[in-house]
Amino acid sequence: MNRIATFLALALIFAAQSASAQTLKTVKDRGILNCGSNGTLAGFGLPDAQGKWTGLDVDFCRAVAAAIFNDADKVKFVPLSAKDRFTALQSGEVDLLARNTTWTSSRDTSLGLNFIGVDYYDGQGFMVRKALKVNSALELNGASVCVQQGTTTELNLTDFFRSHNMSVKTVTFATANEAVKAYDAGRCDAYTTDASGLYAERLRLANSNDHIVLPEIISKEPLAPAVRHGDDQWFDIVKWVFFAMINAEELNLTSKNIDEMVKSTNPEIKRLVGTEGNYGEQLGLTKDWAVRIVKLVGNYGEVFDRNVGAGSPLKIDRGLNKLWNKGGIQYAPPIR
Ligand SMILES: N[C@@H](CCC(=O)N[C@@H](CS)C(=O)NCC(=O)O)C(=O)O
Repeated sequence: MNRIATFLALALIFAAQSASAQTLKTVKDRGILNCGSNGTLAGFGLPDAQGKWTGLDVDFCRAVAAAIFNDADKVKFVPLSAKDRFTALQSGEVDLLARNTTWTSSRDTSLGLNFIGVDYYDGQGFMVRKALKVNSALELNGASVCVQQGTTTELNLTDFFRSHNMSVKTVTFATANEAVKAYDAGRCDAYTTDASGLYAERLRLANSNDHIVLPEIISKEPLAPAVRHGDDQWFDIVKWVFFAMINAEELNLTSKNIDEMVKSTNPEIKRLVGTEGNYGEQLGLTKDWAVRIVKLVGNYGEVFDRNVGAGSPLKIDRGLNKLWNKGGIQYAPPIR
């Protein structure tokens, strides 16, 4: 009796696992990765007039496609609002959500998501008109603040004012576009969102030089791509694509030098590029999975630089997003 019960239990676990462990197969059969993206945020996810998408999150989706298909263009970007992004992932409309999304405990648990790692350490800030003559967020008592619904931003805003015994008039909007337009039209004293978003949105204002970003960062916003609960293999793949990009930067592997670096005798590089071990196969991918990522998309530093850093219009300092051995906190577990 006992043996039958054990057998049935194991069969059930196996059946559950194989039913959910389908994402890689689904993506391969479909021939394209469906990636939930931001469709309006410069630096993270934005199509141009020709329909060519750019952004840090967008490039991460491309890296996953590169690892699977050896083609970084095998991605369909699905633009998602702040409010709809989680249902799109839960329902299977997208295989992966990479849309400047803060990793929080409730999203990780009750929304059924698995966050794969922090691709941008951010924090919430405020922007005001210089004419307001305010130098600190602590001088915003009684201010009206434009903010977007369906974000972590709303709660942080009320927390900040409450904890400093200040009053605030929040004016909420469904999209960043509407919130920024309203702020630019003078409907609010301040606009608040993730600091990276402030840099991006400032470029869209009528006179960006008339505005300043205040020095206070009032929250932790670890932005992280996410997959659905229930498919460990897929979770592992997406997680290790990200770790490969960080490790590649640490080992000085770039899209420019990768063809040379595959000949390296350094054991750590050999494991990453697949000339030693079978780490790619262990993920359900090929030996050269990481070479594909670096060659077709780049390492983490290259992707940061061209989308949000010095090589981009946003010109955001690497700050916390520097590697751990360069004064930041970006750190990936080893491939071995
Ligand atoms: N990181 C925060 C905020 C994410 C968010 O949606 N930010 C806004 C402002 S930067 C945005 O991307 N809006 C784009 C849009 O509505 O099109 C979260 O995960 O809730």
